[in-house]
Amino acid sequence: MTAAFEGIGASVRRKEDLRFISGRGHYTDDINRPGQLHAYIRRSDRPHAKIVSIDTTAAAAAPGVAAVFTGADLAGIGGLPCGWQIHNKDGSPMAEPKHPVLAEGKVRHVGDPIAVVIAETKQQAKDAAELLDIVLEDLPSIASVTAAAAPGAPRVHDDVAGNVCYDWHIGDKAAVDAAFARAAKVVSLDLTNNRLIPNAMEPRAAVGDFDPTTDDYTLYTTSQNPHVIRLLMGAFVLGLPEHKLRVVAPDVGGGFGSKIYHYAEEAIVTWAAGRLKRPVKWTAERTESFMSDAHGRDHVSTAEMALDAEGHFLALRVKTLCNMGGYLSTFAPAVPTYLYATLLAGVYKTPAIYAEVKAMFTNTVPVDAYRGAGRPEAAFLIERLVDTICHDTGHDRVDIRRKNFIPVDAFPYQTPVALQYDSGDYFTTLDAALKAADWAGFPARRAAAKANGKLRGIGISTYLEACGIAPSKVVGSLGARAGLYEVANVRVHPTGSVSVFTGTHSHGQGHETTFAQLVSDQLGVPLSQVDVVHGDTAKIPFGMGTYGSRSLAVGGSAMVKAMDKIIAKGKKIAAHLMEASADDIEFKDGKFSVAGTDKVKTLGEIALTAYVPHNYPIETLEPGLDETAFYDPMNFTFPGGCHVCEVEIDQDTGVTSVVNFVAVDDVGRVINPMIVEGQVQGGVAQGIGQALLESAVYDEAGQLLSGSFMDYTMPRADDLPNITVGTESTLCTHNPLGAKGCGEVGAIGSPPAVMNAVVDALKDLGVRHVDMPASPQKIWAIIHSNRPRM
Ligand code: MCN
Repeated sequence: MTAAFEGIGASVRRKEDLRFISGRGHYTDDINRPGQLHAYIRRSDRPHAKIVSIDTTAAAAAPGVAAVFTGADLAGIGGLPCGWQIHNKDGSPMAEPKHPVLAEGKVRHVGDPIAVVIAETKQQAKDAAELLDIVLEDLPSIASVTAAAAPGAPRVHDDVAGNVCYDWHIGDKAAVDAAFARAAKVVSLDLTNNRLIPNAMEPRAAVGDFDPTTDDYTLYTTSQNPHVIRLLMGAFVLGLPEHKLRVVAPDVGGGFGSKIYHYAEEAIVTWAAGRLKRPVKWTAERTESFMSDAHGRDHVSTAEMALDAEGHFLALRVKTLCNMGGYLSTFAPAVPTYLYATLLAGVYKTPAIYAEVKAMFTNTVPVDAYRGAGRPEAAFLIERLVDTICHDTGHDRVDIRRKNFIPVDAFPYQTPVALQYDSGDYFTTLDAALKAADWAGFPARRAAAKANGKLRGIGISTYLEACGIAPSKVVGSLGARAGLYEVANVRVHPTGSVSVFTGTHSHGQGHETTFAQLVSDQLGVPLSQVDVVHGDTAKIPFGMGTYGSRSLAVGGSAMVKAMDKIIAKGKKIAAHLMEASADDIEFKDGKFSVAGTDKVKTLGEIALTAYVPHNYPIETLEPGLDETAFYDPMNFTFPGGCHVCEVEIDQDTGVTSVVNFVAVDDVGRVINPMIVEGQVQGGVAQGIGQALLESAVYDEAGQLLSGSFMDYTMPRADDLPNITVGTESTLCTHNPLGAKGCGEVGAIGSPPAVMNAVVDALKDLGVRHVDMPASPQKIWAIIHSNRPRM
């Protein structure tokens, strides 16, 4: 019997899933160190207040309490750093107020940490935290970006005038103004992108450990990028040299971006472990997650398109206000600029684009990247605008897209907003999605629904993403304070099994399988003989972690580079063993052979020779078969595709049901089709969640009203249809795999498809636009309102 194919392109079942579904996953909260203490954090229940006094006496005297710390105790350590710097239109740097680990002088959002109580048990710490006597004096506060931008708005930071973090722009304003002046038609749309709360299945947790014999610190944490946490916390917050700090991110139960950032609790437990000479553990309660994990999205925009008489796009003008929250989170400034505004061309050849982005501080939880990060906001804006153009002008929704798509022969395509797309074919993904969704048969389904008293609508979104973050040169020029390459160490063991050490981190994406498939494919080693190691700064040379759908395109390419080195060295050893020239050695399916002969050595034989060099060219070649590669891509990868959504609205209840969803995505070469399908389905579920159910609701002052699952609606299985996923590939032209990212496409393409379907269902009522989420209450009110509709 021949072995089943396990290489690139095989839908191999996820190796890691047996561990996860049989309860053998090992998460941060499963880690308990000898002598461990527990931390509980007392947080602000006010959006904005002066800290008048904190009396810790009673809490410190409570049973089991080892210590109580406030901002004053931590005054000697640094604030939480921001990894990006954006410059204002006038060239001045953005406002970057200190983000203290524990609040200093003021609290700036509900959930802002004020004090930490550390005790023998979690319950003792929690009970004692209630005894803290904290006197707060309320200050005027604001939650929305429009309120923050209003003249005379209260200031979140005394030294930040007008609450403006930055006032940035991109594109050619003069060219856009000229195009608008000569346009046959201008269509304008005001829209908001609702604020989301990530809600990974595993809440954040951190365990700080300190070894007094060596002065070494270890942090176990729910992180998507342990090396970056070590760098930021070591260098900027605690002032620790990196060889004294180990960061371990074990199994992590989902992140969706929210676990990229360096959070206060990581610094607190590490610092406190050193201070108390005992391990300190903190695990978030779900309510804490709602008010301390970085939120996502939260944009208010105006978009205008200038068109000629035939419906060609002449120019796009966008103004966006975006919410940064009370402080800057690690990557927050990059999201509405380089991950949003640079994507505003989408899949269209719009010749001129100008966007102004103003980032505002408000008294809310910091906002940062959440699955898709900036790109869902761009796709939503463009794709809703395109449908609104059709609404206002009578153009057909499919035809106008085809008319304005970047042609297949135009790649590489330089957009007017900095990015150069390397490859794509938007016509093929559109056609495939329309076919799979039976677009042509929709009128009959609509009529049938109408006969049943239901409103049925169908929507398309032809979206684009930039991911595979990132080329260091590009992100450096765009404001990143560090490069963003990736690292792989491929170690062939003496008997031919392989360990791959990667700087990326899998927290649900199936890397232990796909990376093993990649190695198995390239080195000809059975999948069972490949081990993927990630998440430990003591084991892996370095790494930039997992986000921006970069792990395969960047981390996988680093692996290919390291394997190329392994093969090159293996050829030299094989040449020596088989008395041939290295130039005559060929490598295929795990075997080195001398071209034109039947002389063959397996990878295992070569590895054994490399490690046990009794017959080895020791004078010219180092022993061992262990290679490291750093890979810095030339460009982003640009997945794109077409999502089609069909909805049915119950007029009596306002409930919108997604009755069909088709996603056809171009993610380049696919390593594991089943995993890609799962990634797309998960992303679409989140996109449907954003469109129909989820929204972080603050009152005007900044009190979080949707602070639990009672008030924040996550999509559940019965809210979702069977999601049909298809892939059509154009290869990425600049990485060795030809692969593009797939981890976010679902969340980027789906919200506009859903909302275009909702608006289509309501079109006979004169509805032009609906902001997300299309909650039953909102839709019912629209259906039953006699007010003029916008
Ligand atoms: N893959 C493939 N072929 C491709 C592209 C990817 O087989 N052409 C595989 C990869 O090898 C990997 C998976 O698909 O196993 C996702 O790869 P990639 O697109 O490189 O994305 P990352 O691994 O970098 O994951 C990050 C991405 C992001 S940004 C978010 S947010 C997100 C997501 O992945 N968070 C997730 N998917 C998630 N899935 C789970 N379960 N949990 C999260 O927190």
